[in-house]
This record gives sequence, structure tokens and C-alpha cells, in this order.
Amino acid sequence: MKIGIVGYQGSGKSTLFHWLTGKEPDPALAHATQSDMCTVPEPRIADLCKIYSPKKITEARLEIVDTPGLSRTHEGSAQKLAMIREAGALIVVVANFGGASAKADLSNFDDDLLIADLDIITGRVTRLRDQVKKPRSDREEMQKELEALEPLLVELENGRPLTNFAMSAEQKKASRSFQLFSEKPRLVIVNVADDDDKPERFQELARPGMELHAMSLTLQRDLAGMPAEERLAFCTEMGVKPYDRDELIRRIMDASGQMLFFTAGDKEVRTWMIRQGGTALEAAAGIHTDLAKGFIRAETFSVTDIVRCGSEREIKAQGLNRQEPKDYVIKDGDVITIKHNA
Ligand SMILES: Nc1nc2c(ncn2[C@@H]2O[C@H](COP(=O)(O)OP(=O)(O)OP(=O)(O)O)[C@@H](O)[C@H]2O)c(=O)[nH]1
Ligand SMILES: [Mg+2]
Repeated sequence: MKIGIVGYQGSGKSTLFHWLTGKEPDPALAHATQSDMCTVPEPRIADLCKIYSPKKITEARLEIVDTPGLSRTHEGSAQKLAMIREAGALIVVVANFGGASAKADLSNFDDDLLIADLDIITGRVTRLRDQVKKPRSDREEMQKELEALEPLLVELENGRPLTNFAMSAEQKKASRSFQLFSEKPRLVIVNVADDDDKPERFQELARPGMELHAMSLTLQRDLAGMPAEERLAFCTEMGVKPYDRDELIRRIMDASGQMLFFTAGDKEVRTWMIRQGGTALEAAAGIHTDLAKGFIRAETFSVTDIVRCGSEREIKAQGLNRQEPKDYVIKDGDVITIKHNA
């Protein structure tokens, strides 16, 4: 899944991209999107490695996409927004330095995204209303789509994002191809001035179901680039704290509606990403289509149990090994082995 970093011009998006991925975005490509992969750190993978001594360790990664900033005067916004439609989740970066107000920018940016969606749905609904009046073979289908979209239009017209709207299957189907922003999960980062010593105060801008973090991104990126000793000296002298980047990445994954599970053996210990609520069959498909096709069962135990037991043999001896069917919902920390027909 792609995670799009979005926000107004100069809010610190590229600085965040650099900090998260370790890759400096190319300034020559500032008008386009730039993406890079970012490992999702999972501390328990080290515990599994002690048990399995694998030849190889592979960690799941998120694709982070840096995007050109929107102008506050909306110039070129439609084109820039079109570049991030396909992102599965958004990180909204709002600045609170150099005269910018995070509170105002956050509210305005939300409006910009909502208006972009409203334009699209208004266009489609207007067209459908026109089409259903005509005698055409697909009239019934169009009527159905229209009925599905009209309530969504009402929500957007009233300034309500669709993240909190319980959509019917028909509505999901009708809206999917538009890749609406207001349906995308988001996480907000308030980028404060380097000398801001109370970033916690921005928590009041968070809304239910929307996670918010506040920090100086330039400071964090620079700290991450320092050798450990220098970082410690700098932090002590300046009275600043490094933000836990690994934890932030896990929070980004979580906010995007995904989670990790493990596969483990002496060849490879590996983390995989799956949507929260994903089934054993989906996990199998994520590993290899053949595993999903020939799926028999998922042998499952929890990472906590194997770390406590120290071996698979002991897991089995204690009866902690479960045989799960296709529709089993994967839980955080599951270690699974898919049994399948070749
Ligand atoms: N004071 C302060 N300045 C920052 C901070 N983060 C970024 N800046 C400055 O803001 C400017 C923009 O940073 P970028 O990361 O390039 O911002 P951007 O959002 O990628 O900008 P565009 O891609 O042009 O939209 C740079 O001059 C940074 O030095 C911060 O935490 N504090
Ligand atoms: Mg940039």
C-alpha cells in the first residue's frame, strides 16, 4: 500500500520523507511524486531469530510517496491531487512555524480534499441524473449507482468526510473507482519550529479516529543523521528529544489499516503486512498465490508463546499450536505456516 505525504507547500513533507526513508528527495523532481520503501520495524523479529537462527531475515515495508505541496490559493491543486488519488492512506503534514498556523492549515487542507471529492461526486451524480432520463439499456444500473452515490453527495455537501460514514456494499462499489480522499485513513503530523518546547499542545487538534503527532521535522531528520554519540551530546546540550521514528512508522502502518504477521523457519524469518481483519486465506495469498489456491490450513501460534516456550517442539507439547481454517482472522503477533496442496 502506498502512503502519500500531503500538505501545503513548504510544510515539511520532503523533510519527513527523508527522515522516514533515509533517502533525500531529488529537488529536480519536486513537481512530481517520489517514492521509496521504508521498513516497518518489528522488535519481536529479533526474538524469533534467536529461536530459529534463520539464514535470512526479511521485513515488511511500506511505500512512502512524497508529493508536491498544494498552493493555499489552489493554483494547480487539481492536478497535484490527481497524483495522490491512488494512495491507500495519507500523512497530512501541517506547518506551525514561519507564520503558518497548524490549526488553520489543517482545517483548510481538510476542506481542500473534501471539495476535490465533492467536485468528482457532483460531476458523476449530475451525469447520472441526466442519463437515467434517457431510454438506454443500462438504465437500471445507472439508477442503482445514482441511488448509491446520492447519500454520499449529501455527506460531502455538508462537509462531512466519508471516513465516519457506514457505507453499504453498493455504495462502496459505486465510490471505489473515484478513490475519494475523504475515505482514506489519515495521520497528521504538525511540523513545529525547532525551538518549540511544547509540541504536545497540538493534541487538541486531533479528532476522534485521527491520530496526530507534533515535532520539528528538520530537527528529527538532522538528529537521525548524526552518529549516536554526537546525537546524545546535542540533545543534552539543546534539551531536545529524538522522536521514536520506529514507533511512528508502526503508527503509520496501523493508521493505514494494516498489521504484521510472521512466518518463521530456519531458512527465513519474515514479517508480512496484511489488512487489519484479514483472513488466513488472504495471508496465504499475500505470500504466494499457490498457497492460497491449494490452501488446507494455517498452523498458527503466537510470537509471545514461542518466545516463552523457546521452540516449536515445546509449543506443540503445550498444545499451543492451532490449526486454523481459511476464514480465520489473523491476529497481531501470529506466526503462521500455510499447509497446502502442491
Ligand atoms: N523552522 C522549521 N523549518 C522547517 C521545518 N521543516 C522544514 N522546514 C523548512 O521548510 C522548508 C520546506 O521544507 P520541505 O521539507 O522541503 O517542505 P515540503 O513540504 O516538501 O515543500 P514542497 O515540496 O515545496 O511543498 C525548508 O526550507 C525547511 O528547512 C521545521 O521543522 N522547522
Ligand atoms: Mg517537497
